[in-house]
Parts: sequence; structure tokens; C-alpha cells
Amino acid sequence: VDVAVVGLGYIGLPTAAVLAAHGSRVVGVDIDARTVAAVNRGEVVIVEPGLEEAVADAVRRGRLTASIEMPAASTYVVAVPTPFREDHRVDLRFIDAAADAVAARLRGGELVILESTSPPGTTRHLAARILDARPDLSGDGSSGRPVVEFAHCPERVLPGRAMVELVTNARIVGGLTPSAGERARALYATFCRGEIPVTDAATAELAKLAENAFRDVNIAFANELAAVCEHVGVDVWELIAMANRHPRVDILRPGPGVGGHCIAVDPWFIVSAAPEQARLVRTAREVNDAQPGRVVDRVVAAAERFRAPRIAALGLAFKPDIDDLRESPAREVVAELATRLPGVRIDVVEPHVTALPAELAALPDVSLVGLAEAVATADVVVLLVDHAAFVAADRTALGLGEKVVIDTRGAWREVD
Ligand code: SAJ
Repeated sequence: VDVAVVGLGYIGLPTAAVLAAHGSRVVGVDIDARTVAAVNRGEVVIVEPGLEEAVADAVRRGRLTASIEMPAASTYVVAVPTPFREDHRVDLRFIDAAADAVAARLRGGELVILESTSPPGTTRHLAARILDARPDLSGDGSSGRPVVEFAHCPERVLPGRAMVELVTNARIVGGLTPSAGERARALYATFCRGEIPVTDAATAELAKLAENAFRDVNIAFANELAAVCEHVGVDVWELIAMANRHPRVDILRPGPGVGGHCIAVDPWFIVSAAPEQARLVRTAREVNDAQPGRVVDRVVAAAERFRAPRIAALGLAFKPDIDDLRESPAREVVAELATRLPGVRIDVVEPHVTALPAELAALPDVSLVGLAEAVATADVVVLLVDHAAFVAADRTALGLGEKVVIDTRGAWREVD
């Protein structure tokens, strides 16, 4: 096997399929038997445009298989989750489990690449864990075997565009040694048409975190402007449209908060690495995390104008036109509304799913309904996700003119 890709999730599986399409013989490794079985049938259990076709093709051509067992391979690409714990520090348990499984298969001379987004020092940690288990491969050459090398190559693809961005985005490669960096660059160059500059591992780790923190800080700025505008009575969308006419200003869009598993997580790794220094990054996280609560306050204030209010909440996904509800601020808004307004009916509209997530399904007054029905019976309509279906909806036919509308995404602009 040329490459073992460890972790067949949103990053690992697309990477395995693209490597297989560009000349590598790939084994994908996952602890979930269902995922492994699906991939071996040429099927996928996650939604990502173009992924299923790529996996089916690679499996049919015999270039990609999946396994629960770690194989012997010349290169290992580790793409397992790096969640954070309550204290906002990284939880390395999946990295450590992958390291232990890889260590047991090494024969000498392999390249181990960490793709998971990680705090500075994690590539070094991975290397130390593997070499502690395998002192025979740790570099003084006394065993006579070639040393194992390590690099970090953080993933950077946008969910929903992964198959395109894997090929077109630039990649950063950080080697623990220059030769590890060069070897990793050669692997990514088989499929990546973007630039692939090589740096050291800690710089690559921090660069990836900086990219997502940059976005988080800029979204926090937009969210803060929305609060300022509300306070002084200015339409934030009009304000942003005006300010962005400046050639060096590009304000992002305010919303009900920052969701997903990257932008709301990665900045904390910067904060925990340098708590005294990362003041702006921490504040941005706090501003964005407070957004769902601000939306709830506005909806509660609007609902209090009615004797027996009924609320329509449009969208549950963490961003438009996807079915991914994980870490979604919209979900938080609906759950919090149900707590703050006991007995008030909340009709949720989410065209990309067929059932409510468990914690909302368990609430007696919350149900999943169609757009027209939800709006027709609502007093207050809160738009939480700018799905194309909502943006394009005929607002007159829906009767939105007679409702109190809270448009958190500026999809329709405020009409209340
Ligand atoms: N959001 C706003 N206002 C905006 C833009 C986004 O409120 O103007 C919200 C979205 O609604 C969503 C959240 O931010 O809830 C994040 O969405 P996103 O589309 O900005 O990013 P992700 O989390 O899907 O993917 C990011 C990307 N990083 C950057 O753009 C710097 C992607 O390239 C990374 O690979 C990915 O994180 C990752 O895996 O780290």
C-alpha cells in the first residue's frame, strides 16, 4: 500500500478518493465498521458533492479499499477529529489512538503526515508518541533501519466544496525535518494544482489556526456592528453595503452565530497556546458565541407583543444549502426559545432534513413543518439560515408582510 489514510470522515475520505484517483494505492482506515463496509461497497455515509462518485470509481478500479485494521504503508495520512474539551484545550485521544496503531505497523522509512487541525506542537507530540513506542526507528541509525519522518499538512477545504478545493486550493506543508516536508509536498503534488510551500511543522499548525481565527474575528466584527446598529437605529445591511464600497474594506455578514466544527473551535487552540497574548481572538469567540442568545432576546421581545404567539424558525443547518446540523447556532436558538417561551408553538422549517435532531424532537411544542404552513400560522418569523429556498421564496405569496420578521442573515432585509 502506498498510502494509509487514517480517519474516513469529512476530510479523510475525500483525501483518500483524490489520492486514489491520482496514482496512489490507498487503504482508508476507520474505527467505524459501518463506514468501512460502505466504502468497500463504493458508498459513502456523509453528504459531500462529488464524493460518492469519486469513492465508487476508486473502489471499482481497485485503487481504494477500507479497513478497520491499520495496514503497513509507505505513507500515513492522519485525518482524525481534534475536538476540544470543556476547558477549551485540545482532546488528543483520537490522535493518540491513531499514533499507537500506526506505530505497531512501522518497518522504517515511512512518512507520517498529520492533517487534523491541531494546536502548535501536536506534530511533535505525534512523532514523540510513535517513536517512544518504536525506539528502534528513532533516528540515530543504530538499528540500521531508515528513520520514520513526520510532517503536518493541515486540511483547508470548505465543506460542500471539498472535492473541488482539495485540488485547487494551495496547501501548506510543515515538516519536522526539511526532508519530511519535501516528501509530503511530493505526495500532495500528485493531485493538488495549487501552490505547496514548505515550512516547519509549528508554523503550519499555527497558520491553519490563524486562517480560521481570521474569519472568526471578522465575523465577530460584523456581529458587533449589527449590535451597534440596533442600538443606534441603523440598518446593518445598508451600513455594510455602504462601507464595503471602500476599496480596502470587506466586512463579512452578521448572523445568528458561528457554527460548524472548525471556525468555532480552532481559535480556542490559539487562546490555549498563548492565553495572555490572544486577547482579540478570545473576545471574537465570546462575541460569536453570544449571538444565538441575542437572537433569542429579539424573538422573545417580539413574541411578547402577542397573547398566544406562534413562531416560525427557518433553517437549522450551520450554513446555507447543506444538511449539516452539527454545532449549529440555529439549533441553539430554537432550543433556547423553547426554554424561554414554554407552551409557545415553534414550527421549524429545514428543507434539508426529514426529522428534527433528538434534543428538539423531544420538545412538545417544536415540530418540523413546510415553509408555507409555518409562515401562514406564525406571528413571528425568524430566519436563521439563508438557504436558497428561503431567499428565493415568494414573500408576498407567503404573506410575510403581515408578520413580525427577524431576518438574522439579511436574506430578505428587515421588514419589521
Ligand atoms: N458565517 C457568518 N458570516 C459570514 C461567513 C460565515 O456568520 O460572513 C458563519 C456561517 O454561517 C457558519 C460559520 O460562519 O455558521 C462558518 O462557515 P464558513 O463557511 O465560513 O466556514 P466552514 O466552517 O464551513 O469552513 C472553514 C473554512 N475556513 C476558512 O474559510 C478560513 C474552510 O476553508 C476550512 O477548511 C474549514 O473551516 C476547516 O475545516 O477548518
